[in-house]
Amino acid sequence: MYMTFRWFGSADPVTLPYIRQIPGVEGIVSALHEVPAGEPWPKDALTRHAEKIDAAGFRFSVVESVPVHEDIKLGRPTRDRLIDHYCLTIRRIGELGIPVLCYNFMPVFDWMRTTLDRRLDDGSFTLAYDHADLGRFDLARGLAGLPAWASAYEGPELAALLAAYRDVHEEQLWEHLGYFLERIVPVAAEVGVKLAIHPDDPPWSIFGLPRIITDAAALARLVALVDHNANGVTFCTGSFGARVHFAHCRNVRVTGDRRFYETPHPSRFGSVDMPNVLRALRDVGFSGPMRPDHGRMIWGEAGRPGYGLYDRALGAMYLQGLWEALADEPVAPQSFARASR
Ligand SMILES: [Mn+2]
Repeated sequence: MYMTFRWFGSADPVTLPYIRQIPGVEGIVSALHEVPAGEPWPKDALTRHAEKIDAAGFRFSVVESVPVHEDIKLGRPTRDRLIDHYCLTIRRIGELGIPVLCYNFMPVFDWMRTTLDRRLDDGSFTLAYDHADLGRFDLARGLAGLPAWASAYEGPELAALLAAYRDVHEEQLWEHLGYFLERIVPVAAEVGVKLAIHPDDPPWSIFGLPRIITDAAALARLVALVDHNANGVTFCTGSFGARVHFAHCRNVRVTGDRRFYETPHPSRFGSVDMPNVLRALRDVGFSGPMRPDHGRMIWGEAGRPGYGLYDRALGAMYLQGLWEALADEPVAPQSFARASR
């Protein structure tokens, strides 16, 4: 494992020189957020982005994410041209020597919370989700007030997409994902890029839209769709270790059915057993990039929800502490089986 940190580019208030001062961070996770889904990423812009990261003393470890155009997920006839564009972007990522591409296959919305600023008892602010609260949002009236990540679609376009997905059920979404992977995995393999799908977040249907990358069985099905090492996953708590190409470590406290809020990274604050997560990764020989996932807003910091500097820096240190302690701990004989289950 080596530690990485997400950086949103020149507009990010968390700058590369700040990230440089977090001990042990070696790599940057980033993307060209200004390129619309479906367009190939311009070679010049990607090269300049990579040069900035390099000049700051980091490796460009992961592209997160290259968004997948909705027509690909919907299986529309236009998808072939859009998949060609995606392949071109993969080739450019490979040419720059960036080893991992993280993407997701969630219809319409990326990650979603129902609150972006829940106040915790210690005075910090965090992201939270309560399925019962989704009903408060009327998508027919647009996305006003909806704290979705990357709420890219507005008004009529959103309504048309939601209507189109009414005919796409889970099995069809799987077929469309398979069609996509059959075309992109050979290209990724050829240019040395490892594909790492991000699980759906939250891992259940929202607003009646299908979501399929929701549990361990789904990840097993995913890697079997195209059985090549280039076809892998982002993090999965030790399952299918050989195909984990990228790890996001985050803690949440589950407070009920489809209700949770995000907590500080150490295990005792949430519902995730972080030492065992890292032990499972260590036991399968994980040597790829890891990043602290979302952090709370602490010490008065204001900025991009989930992506402030301070709490993610604390997370990076906690995770490296656990990893360092694991280095001296023998690998238990049965642990590979446990981690691979
Ligand atoms: Mn994540």
